[in-house]
Amino acid sequence: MKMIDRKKFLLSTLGLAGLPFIAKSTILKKLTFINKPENFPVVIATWDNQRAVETATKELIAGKTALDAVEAGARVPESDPDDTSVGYGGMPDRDGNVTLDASIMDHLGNAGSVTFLQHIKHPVSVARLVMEKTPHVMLSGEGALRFALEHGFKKENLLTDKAKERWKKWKEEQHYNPVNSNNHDTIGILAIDKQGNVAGACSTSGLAFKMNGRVGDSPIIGAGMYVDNEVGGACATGVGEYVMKTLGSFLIVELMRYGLSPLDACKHAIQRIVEKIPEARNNQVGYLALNKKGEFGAFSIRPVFPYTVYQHGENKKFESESELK
Ligand code: SD4
Repeated sequence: MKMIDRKKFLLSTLGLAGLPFIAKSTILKKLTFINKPENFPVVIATWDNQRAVETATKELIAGKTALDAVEAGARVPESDPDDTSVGYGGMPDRDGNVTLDASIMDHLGNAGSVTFLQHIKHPVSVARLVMEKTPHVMLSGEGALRFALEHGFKKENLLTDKAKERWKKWKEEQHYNPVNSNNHDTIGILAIDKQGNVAGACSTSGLAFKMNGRVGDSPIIGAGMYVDNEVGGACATGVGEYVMKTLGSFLIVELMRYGLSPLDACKHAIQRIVEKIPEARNNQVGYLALNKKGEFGAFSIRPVFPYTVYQHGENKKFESESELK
């Protein structure tokens, strides 16, 4: 292939040919990120996950790794009965089963995940063990449960009375409404530790009243969450089907690798969804990204997608910009 054709081909493969906000000549040049240690440690998480961010921050300040921090952070909503999208208290599927998905990645590119896991309150910790103790990346269903029990996790009932009541009410109407402003809270969390290393995690009970057996984006490495320690990380919340079809978190990290800011990378990934999947406009996806320098950004299909950040000694709440106003 001639040089010029090859470049055109690469640009269109990346879907960047029409990007208005970056000079094409710079797109294929990988950036080398110069760390800005004054920006560390930093933690960023989806939605109003303030307690999770505080917990992760404490770990980092105590000198723990970014991996320890994101795991500790994700465990907070996992054990919170009032968080109806994660772990204990999560909304069940349409048959009344709470089924959980989670993933985790460290700065060495190691990854672990669990899908369709039942009866275990902390799927993120099981995902970490899959990463550390097995030759695999993902364990699912019965096998994931057996693996968790073998490693000392307790079998518990995760369906709270409150979740059961909502499920019973839903059964009367059977109206399937994937993600609106009242039924979210999946945690995606990214952190950079004092050494400048990046890690990420994601944990969810998935879409409320989903079909039995449905698995979303959160445990799919590159969809619900992705980390590359050379570049940074990204994570997603919202309708997982749209995120999976466009491999959003991987796309965002790759766009940052080639020069986009975290905000522009998230914006591009949201625009990809809206362009390719017209009905996505009626629903929500929110992306968060953090680059190696400690800069962060977020973008969503619809307003409002809040997120929480710890940096420079402060825990702050932000709202993302959105494609639809
Ligand atoms: C899923 N992305 O399973 C998750 C749902 C979610 O807040 O983010 N809810 O599709």
